[in-house]
Amino acid sequence: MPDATHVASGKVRELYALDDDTLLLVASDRISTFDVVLPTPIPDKGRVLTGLSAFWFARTRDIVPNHLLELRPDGRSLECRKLEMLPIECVVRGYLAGSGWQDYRETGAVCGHELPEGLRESERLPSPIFTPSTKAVEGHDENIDEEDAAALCGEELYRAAKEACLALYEFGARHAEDRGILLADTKFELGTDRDGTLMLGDEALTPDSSRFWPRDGYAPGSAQPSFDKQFARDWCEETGWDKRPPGPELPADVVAGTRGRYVEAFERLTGVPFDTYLSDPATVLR
Ligand code: Q0Z
Repeated sequence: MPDATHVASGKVRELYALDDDTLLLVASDRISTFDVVLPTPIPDKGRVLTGLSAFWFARTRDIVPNHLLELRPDGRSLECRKLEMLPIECVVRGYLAGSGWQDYRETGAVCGHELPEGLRESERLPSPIFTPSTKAVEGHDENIDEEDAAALCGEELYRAAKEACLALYEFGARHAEDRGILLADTKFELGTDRDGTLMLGDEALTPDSSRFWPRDGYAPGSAQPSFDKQFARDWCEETGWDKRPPGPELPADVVAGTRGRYVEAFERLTGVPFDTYLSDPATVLR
């Protein structure tokens, strides 16, 4: 294998090129809250996210093929096929949260989907909606309507992407809900391979690309706690931090509590004990 060439950094992940057609996606243990990366890592967080992504890729290949080529033995790195990515973020929402809730409150609609009146924050939608957004280089993605998204992707690819994403969401939300986790919304990134085949790329159905809520205690009418990050968020709020970088260092008990929640999400969703994953990552693929 030739050396990996670093090609991009995300807030908590790194991307390398292995050859002309192959990328290496490496998930770090960094955590971001309120859009700021904290100075304290959460041990194994990158492994939790990579293992979950690989688990979903293995189980959704029949819905839409994906870029996964190999899960590396370190448990945090995925070798993947290089795709030509669509110029939109493919968001699916089953519940009203974040920018979906904001847009609904202001206009009664989200990305052109007119919704019933009187919905509350975090309420389950009558049926999941596809709410594409632009890819902002810096700052926040902007929700766009179907017509604009289709113009950016081309009509045919747009329709196929929307259909695939709704099916992926339905699969993931059903699987998660049966295991005590609500999948409020999630962001997919799709692309095409050299043959023009539509494929799922990036990470999928992880806590960093989705809102995971505990099913127990779910109560629409206000914001819901995050299944994974709530410990860290609550602690950050309590310090009185102004949410501008740099973020505060997390104390050991907050790190341990947060790690425990990530591991719990992993174990509930995959059915694989996390120790088993650490000794043999490929377990999640079988
Ligand atoms: C993903 C990202 C970063 C991690 C590009 N299979 C693919 N083909 C082409 N491009 C990508 C992928 Cl996954 C791709 N990203 C997002 C950036 C670290 C992920 F710096 N960017």
